[in-house]
Amino acid sequence: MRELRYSAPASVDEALECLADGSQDPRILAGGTDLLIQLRAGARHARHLVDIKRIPEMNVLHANARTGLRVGGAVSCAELVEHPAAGDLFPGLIEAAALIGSTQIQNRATLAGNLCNGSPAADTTPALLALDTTCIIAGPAGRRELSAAEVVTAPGRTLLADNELLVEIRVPPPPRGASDAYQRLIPRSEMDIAVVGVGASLVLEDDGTCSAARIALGAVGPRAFLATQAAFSLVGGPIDEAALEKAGTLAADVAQPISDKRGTTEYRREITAVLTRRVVADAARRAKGNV
Ligand SMILES: Cc1cc2nc3c(=O)[nH]c(=O)nc-3n(C[C@@H](O)[C@@H](O)[C@H](O)COP(=O)(O)OP(=O)(O)OC[C@H]3O[C@@H](n4cnc5c(N)ncnc54)[C@H](O)[C@@H]3O)c2cc1C
Repeated sequence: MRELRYSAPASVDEALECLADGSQDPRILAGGTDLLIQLRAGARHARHLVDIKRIPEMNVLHANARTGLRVGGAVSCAELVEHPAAGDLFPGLIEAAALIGSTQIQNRATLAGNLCNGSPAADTTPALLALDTTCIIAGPAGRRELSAAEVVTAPGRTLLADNELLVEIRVPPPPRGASDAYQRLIPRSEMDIAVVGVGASLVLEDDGTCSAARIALGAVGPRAFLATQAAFSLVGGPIDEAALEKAGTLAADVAQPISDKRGTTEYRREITAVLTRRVVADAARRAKGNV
């Protein structure tokens, strides 16, 4: 049996030192809900697990209307879901985090791990994309920022180098009249992965005109992505039946789903339209409450 080294660094710098030694085949361990399964199955390899949960900077969790949301790389989905202000400010992101697995899984799983694992069906990723999220990444050359939309490049692949660490996820403060929503369809009632996941965020003016919109699709392409035309079609008018119909159709047009045991391409495309309509309607209803 190969020896597996374990480190629990106390700072980001110490973690980066652990990651710097590529000969040790190091890998970041956050909640381990993906990684440990992949290691056991032989789908990923590591000789050194670098556990980031004891790093204070990785456990930052702040949410307020003035500064937005800051979620450290080691913050569990359960901590996020239970935060008193996060759900009021970003209900869509919180509904996505609350869908992950079971209570036990949510106690371990992190938002950063959900993104960095690179699954096309990750639930929180479309919700993050819809909120124009920024990721703060630390590496040997210092810190850099990537939008959440840029992080995942293909299934299981990200733009992060092996010696880099996602330190913090930042969501900008919601403007007046803004809100968001996330929904997915799964084949079973729970503990399954999304056939389609849709996140949306909207800003509504006092008269109900939509002045900004973002729609992100998950599980219908090799990575989650923004349905730009669908979102753009909502801007400048009210969120009425015609607007919902058009956004749903445009979102379905850009979906590139596969056919598998969870659903055919045609089924996933149809569900993309349905969920887009529902999610945009949800976000609009919530946004009206914030005008
Ligand atoms: C029973 C079960 C049910 C599940 N249900 C769902 C579900 O409904 N929806 C869903 O989306 N997911 C689901 N998942 C997967 C979900 O738990 C994970 O995607 C989780 O969010 C990953 O976070 P983690 O902290 O456990 O990451 P880990 O497993 O620790 O890491 C995942 C990957 O990301 C890398 N990584 C982690 N953190 C960082 C960081 N800060 N910087 C750079 N790289 C990093 C790791 O090296 C690894 O490659 C389920 C998992 C299980 C076991």
